[in-house]
Amino acid sequence: MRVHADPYEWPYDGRLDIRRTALLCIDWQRDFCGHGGYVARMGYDLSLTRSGIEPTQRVLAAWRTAGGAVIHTREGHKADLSDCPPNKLWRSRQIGAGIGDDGPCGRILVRGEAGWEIIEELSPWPGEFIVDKPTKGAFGATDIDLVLRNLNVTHLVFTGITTDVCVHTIMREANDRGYECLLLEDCTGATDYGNYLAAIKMIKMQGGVFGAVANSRDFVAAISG
Ligand code: C5J
Repeated sequence: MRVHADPYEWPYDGRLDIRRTALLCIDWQRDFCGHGGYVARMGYDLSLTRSGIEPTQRVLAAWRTAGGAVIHTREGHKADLSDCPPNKLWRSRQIGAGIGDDGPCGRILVRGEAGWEIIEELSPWPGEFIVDKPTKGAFGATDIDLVLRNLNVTHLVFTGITTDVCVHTIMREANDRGYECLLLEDCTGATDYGNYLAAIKMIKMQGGVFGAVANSRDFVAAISG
């Protein structure tokens, strides 16, 4: 089975092998798509980061039925902020959503707080992997590469938020390490719609410089067919 995708039918190497593929659910946290969280506090329109929730629920259901591996990531910092670079902290304060400050969902982007939790709609199931990262990327300061290699995973399917920040960073990191990547375009969103479109376009340039892009309908059809 292959997924109808752009700029090439995915994956490049023939057929989708569910045993060698993981579904990534990136930062589906209240801080990025919930009321009172970090993104809301910065004043962005939450409908943009929430638009991918329903399609991702459908993908997760189909992927779990197929028996594929699921990896969730969460962006967040230690309570003492010792893992938060001073410039990241400064910038967040500049925009009125200081990391570690109190908000309606607890301390912003701090591990263990309500805002840092993954939203209920996309809650991890027992046995699924959760990778905690203090960074936008996931490969620099976590064991995700080791986990994927131990699972014999060579192919990654991306969902999550935000398209232009954490999703793009992780896709670039994974692509550089040789993982074959697919982004589901309706299972992701950015705080700025123009950035969302640009991020999708960038993946597809140069023959698929970071991988390929598909929609959730075609992906679910491929794994259910
Ligand atoms: C951001 C993320 N946008 N998960 N984080 O700060 O994309």
